[in-house]
Amino acid sequence: MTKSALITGVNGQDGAYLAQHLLSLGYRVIGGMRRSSTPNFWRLDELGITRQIEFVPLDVSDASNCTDIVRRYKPTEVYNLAAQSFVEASFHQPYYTLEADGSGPLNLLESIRVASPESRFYQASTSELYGKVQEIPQTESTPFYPRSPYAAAKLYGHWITVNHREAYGMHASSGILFNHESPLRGPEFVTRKITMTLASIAHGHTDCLMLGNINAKRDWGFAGDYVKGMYLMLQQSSPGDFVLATNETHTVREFATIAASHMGIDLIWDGEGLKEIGVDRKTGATVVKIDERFFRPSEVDLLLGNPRKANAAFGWKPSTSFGELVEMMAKADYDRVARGVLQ
Ligand code: NAP
Ligand code: G4F
Repeated sequence: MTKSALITGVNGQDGAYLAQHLLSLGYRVIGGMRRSSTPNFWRLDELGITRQIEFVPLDVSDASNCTDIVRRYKPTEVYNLAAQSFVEASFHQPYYTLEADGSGPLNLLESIRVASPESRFYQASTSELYGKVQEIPQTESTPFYPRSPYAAAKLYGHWITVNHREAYGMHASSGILFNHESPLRGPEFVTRKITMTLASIAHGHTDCLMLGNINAKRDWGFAGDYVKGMYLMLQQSSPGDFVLATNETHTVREFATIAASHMGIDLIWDGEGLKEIGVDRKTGATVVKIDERFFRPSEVDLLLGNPRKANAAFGWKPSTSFGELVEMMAKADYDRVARGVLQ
């Protein structure tokens, strides 16, 4: 029998790659998208899969909407990727973030419990839960210490998933995913902001890239690898919590330096703190400046994950190195600017 998957947030970065992966495996993909005045299909269009998805209007903060959709489709698998996913925005919109990222998973879990108890459930948890890290590297047993309204809301989403698994015997898994990026990454996240802006600088359209805390360290992988891990979690006979990460960490400064090198910019750094600048060694032009506005009220300084459990359970490991990821994103944006189609 054909398997079906409901993906919430199907038009986001991970939703697009996961839909592509499940379609390639023969799944019927039901794509949940919240209503907007101008529906946004650019990622699905770029992957060439828009027409293969059955779209349904689904806002995860609306409990009755979730129950209607789950009852109607009774999907084999439900992947909850929908979220207000930008940490910075969560400081400005904490209540909305709580609704989408905290109530959202509860609404879906309750919908499955009452209307489709055989459906398997994936919750998009996050390395942001570790926040002010209590251990290096972080694993499934590292204590959480959230540092933003986003992380606090996701903490509820994580524990309510564990609760429904333990209380009702549901096949509900939580993927604690470290940062994963791609050419389909949203433009506000630091990696894509860097590759887009440097591409624009390299083509002579922009002068300068403004960044915040360039000393922050992240464990960055390729999103295409991570959605395969989500799928594998739901194929296991028993549900659980799994870290997906590369076990490598790099600063924002390193990411920018390597991205620049793929655009013909030889970036060197000078000065300290808010006065630090990135200079193109060849031209002497200042191409990166630090701007206080991009610092967060409370920061996550360092993330480094160990995916040993996922590797042992279902053989997951990342296939794309940090260098390959930066090159992939830099080249994609350099080409987009050249073609005049920068998203
Ligand atoms: P993304 O590109 O921002 O996609 C988020 C999706 O959720 C978008 O399709 C968005 O729709 C949708 N959405 C937002 N609020 C919604 C609501 N109330 N109801 C229904 N849909 C809603 O994020 P992503 O990078 O793909 O991440 C996917 C999930 O993994 C998120 O839950 C994120 O928090 C989590 N996560 C991501 C990472 C990472 O590094 N990428 C790491 C750990 C966990 P619009 O297009 O209308 O905004
Ligand atoms: O790219 P970011 O905005 O991602 P962040 O905050 O790590 O969150 C992402 O990864 C999480 C997993 O750990 C996900 F749960 C979450 O949904 C999202 O996908 O920021 C990365 C780092 C931060 O330390 C930030 O302070 O980069 C630093 N940074 C420095 N300058 C900047 C900037 N971040 C942004 N967005 N813009 C800057 O100009």
